[in-house]
Amino acid sequence: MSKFLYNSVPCITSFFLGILLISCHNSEKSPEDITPNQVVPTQLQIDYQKMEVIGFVHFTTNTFTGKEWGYGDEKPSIFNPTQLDAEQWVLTAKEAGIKELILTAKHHDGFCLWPSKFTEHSIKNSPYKDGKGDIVKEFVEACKKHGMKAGLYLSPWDRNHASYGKSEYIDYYKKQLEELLSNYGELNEIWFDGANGGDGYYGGANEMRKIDSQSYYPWKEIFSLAKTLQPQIKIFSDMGPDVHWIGNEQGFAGDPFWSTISTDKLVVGHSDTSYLNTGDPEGNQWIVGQCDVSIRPGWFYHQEEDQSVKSPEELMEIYYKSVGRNAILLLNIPPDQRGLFHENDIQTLKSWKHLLDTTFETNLAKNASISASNYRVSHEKFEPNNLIDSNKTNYWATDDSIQSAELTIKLPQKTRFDIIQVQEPIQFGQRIEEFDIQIEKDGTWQTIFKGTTIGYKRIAKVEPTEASKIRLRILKSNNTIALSNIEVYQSGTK
Ligand code: FUL
Repeated sequence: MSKFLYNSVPCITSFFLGILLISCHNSEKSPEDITPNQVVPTQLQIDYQKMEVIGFVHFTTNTFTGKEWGYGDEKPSIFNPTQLDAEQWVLTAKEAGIKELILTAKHHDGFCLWPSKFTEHSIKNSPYKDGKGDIVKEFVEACKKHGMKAGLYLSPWDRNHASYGKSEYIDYYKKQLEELLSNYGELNEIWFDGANGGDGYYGGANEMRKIDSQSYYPWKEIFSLAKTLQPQIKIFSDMGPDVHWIGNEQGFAGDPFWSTISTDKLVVGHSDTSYLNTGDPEGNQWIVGQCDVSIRPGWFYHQEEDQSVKSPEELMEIYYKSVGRNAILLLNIPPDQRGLFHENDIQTLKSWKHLLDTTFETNLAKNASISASNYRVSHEKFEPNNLIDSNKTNYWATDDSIQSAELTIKLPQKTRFDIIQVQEPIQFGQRIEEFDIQIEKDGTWQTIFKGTTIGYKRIAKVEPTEASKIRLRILKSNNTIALSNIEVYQSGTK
């Protein structure tokens, strides 16, 4: 053998070995993924849920009469916001971290904030811009300009309309819906309120009118009209189909809270509020829960409530019990008679955002190490490190045979914290039914939190505590255990 050949043997061997390794690696089958649950969200719902905090803008004649529910006989001439600035609403909301705004295009008083072709009871007969104004248009354009998603509320109950309660009103309602969904570009959400029926003006009849919530509105037809006009729109009502009411107006989701629910048990305006509040682990439909609440006692602006704007701490509490319980927070900020968000509301929003930012600024688990009692086929695709890396889309999952599992997080040093935030990869459905969180103290594990559901996001708020080892135990799950994220925080200050 020549010297050259002799020296080349190791090189040639490692070359072929390399080829062999590469081809082995390429032919390695990607491990079997977890099986999705029967009920999973649509991509539109996943994207919607990621917005977390959205806003409501309640504005109509009530802003000028001091009422919460206009009777329907209010004169359009009283509606006169002299400094209305939809961009002020949008920019204020944007700064507060709000990702979508929903405007009451028509509330129960029947007054339309757009010049509807189908009624005289609208902005076109008001002094606002000499009857030439269109607040829906201004609102949608301001949203578009500043990257805010826009939604509209169109009250099914109309205390102004003469034919309310009769079949003609349904035609009117559908025409208004068509008008709104055809002429203002892309909308992200349409809000169908459940409040319905009672006394009202009704074109001068001034009487009590009750409707049968089971049969009066052809909801299926109305929903499909909305989806035909705007396929990407998310429909909110007591029965979804995309987003449902949480069953109270305090902004609190239940504990547990399941994004699954059975629509056959739901009727718009007549659903069991505790069922809406918890969802249903056996539910046959995925519907995102939405927690609506006003920053003030009322939904509309009333000067006498200027000193009763919720504090940043109250908003924080609401955030933990809505977003932190796997739901969306819909926070109402009502413009005043000028047509502007009031200074007090803006102040609260600013301080609240500061609180949120300082709280969720530093993830204390970022440089931790993490181990799991099991991870699926011991493959890196499912390794527990996926929970603490910066990639929110990968996840940790166990083998199918596993019924309960634990994760141990070792922080780099003894650390003070009061929040543990956990997320599930909801594209596979909602699985976790019971979990707890422990810390190691003097060599023994002590439970600091007992939880039920997790879903898109669960924020476990605990007493401020110091520890270097945290253990999360998944005690019950309806399918193979999987989580996508764990973060640890210490609440910030205003
Ligand atoms: C309720 C309505 O009656 C209130 O006025 C408000 O619009 C709230 C968001 O929904 O059903």
